[in-house]
Amino acid sequence: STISVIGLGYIGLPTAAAFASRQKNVVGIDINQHAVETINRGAIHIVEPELDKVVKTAVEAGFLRASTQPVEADAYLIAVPTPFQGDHEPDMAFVKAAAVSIAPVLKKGALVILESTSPVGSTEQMAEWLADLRPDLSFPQQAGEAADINVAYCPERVLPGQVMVELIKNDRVIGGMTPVCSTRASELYKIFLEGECVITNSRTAEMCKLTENSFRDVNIAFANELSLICADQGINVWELIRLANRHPRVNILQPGPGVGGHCIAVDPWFIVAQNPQQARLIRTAREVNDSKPHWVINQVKAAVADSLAESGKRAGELKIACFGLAFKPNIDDLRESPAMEIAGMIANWHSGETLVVEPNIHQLPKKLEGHCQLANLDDALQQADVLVMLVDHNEFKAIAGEKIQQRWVVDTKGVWR
Ligand code: SAJ
Repeated sequence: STISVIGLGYIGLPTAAAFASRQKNVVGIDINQHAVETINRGAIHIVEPELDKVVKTAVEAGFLRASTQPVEADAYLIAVPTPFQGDHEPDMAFVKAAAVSIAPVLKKGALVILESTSPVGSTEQMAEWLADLRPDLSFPQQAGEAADINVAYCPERVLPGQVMVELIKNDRVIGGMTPVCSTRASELYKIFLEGECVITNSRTAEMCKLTENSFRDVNIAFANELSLICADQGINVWELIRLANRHPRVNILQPGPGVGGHCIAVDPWFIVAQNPQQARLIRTAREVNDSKPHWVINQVKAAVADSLAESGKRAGELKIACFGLAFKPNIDDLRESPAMEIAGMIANWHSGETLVVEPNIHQLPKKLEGHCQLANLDDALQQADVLVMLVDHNEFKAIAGEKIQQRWVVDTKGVWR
């Protein structure tokens, strides 16, 4: 039997590789020709620990191949991006394109699983698109348990950087359109899953994925709001949180420069878009986290003013060093990174030199090229008048206290205190 994974990105490729590593015949489909060629060579086009080895072994053993053309399969897993557009409205165009692409090759008895983070009702919508294109087949919305095609929503919940472990160990929510759909989807995931399959319906499963990331966003917003309040009150927010977390029922997350990545900063908007009246806290949390970079910039401006006043330098002579660009520690992923946004804003505003230290990359992203300079850690520490800590990479946490003394510091992660 054949499993086909549509979308070979951060979720689809690890999932395809996990099935293939259990000796299942897997065909991955992607519109990106470069990704397809790379995978067929046994290499990978994204960065994720351990993934390269698993893909290489699976491709060499003949269990995994990639293609730009849809194929006939017994099970389809759709793992394409669902970004937002305009005023934070979910954009389902890639899911629709995936459904349209598999419709012609869909055969009686196939299972179609949507994995992409999606608004409530998307799985039913996808089944409608398929039914419209294939009137010769029956779908769960009309035929229930007797349908020719089974359809389910099974969200991923893996943490970038630990995907190969979490993919296998985490419990999995399975939202079939009928109980038979759920059973079939569970059986499929059990091929590689060590965690449990927990069965529900598709709408609850869709909401569950959105809820998990909104929970984290709201809790980070709480920490970020505290950081603003504490700055005003002259209180060290990290000490405060450490102390409050000694309470047996309090567990506050960490403030930072803002919330990045392509999940936590996006998914809560899907709830807000569908429930604008009710989702007041969720919307506000998004706004609190999105506004944090602007607050950091004001802190930097104040530190620069203090540094100029103290040193008597002109603004053009002053050097600012930004520590970190990635969206979280110890990875090279710059997508939707608040640190990137802040470094860009500093460079645009500052008339002197802006240095950037990011040990996980070798070249500045296009957006920053010509505006900043990629510097090594020691040079930046020696040269800069103002230090801006943006990402708590291990390399930065290890910097000795005396190296940052007598400098103006804006520390968004509380590592240099
Ligand atoms: N962050 C803070 N303070 C914290 C924790 C995180 O500011 O205390 C920031 C990070 O620096 C980063 C952002 O939040 O900018 C998101 O990082 P993250 O590590 O919380 O999450 P992601 O985006 O890497 O992955 C999340 C995970 N969701 C949850 O933990 C609920 C992951 O399990 C999901 O699979 C993933 O989203 C996804 O694909 O939806």
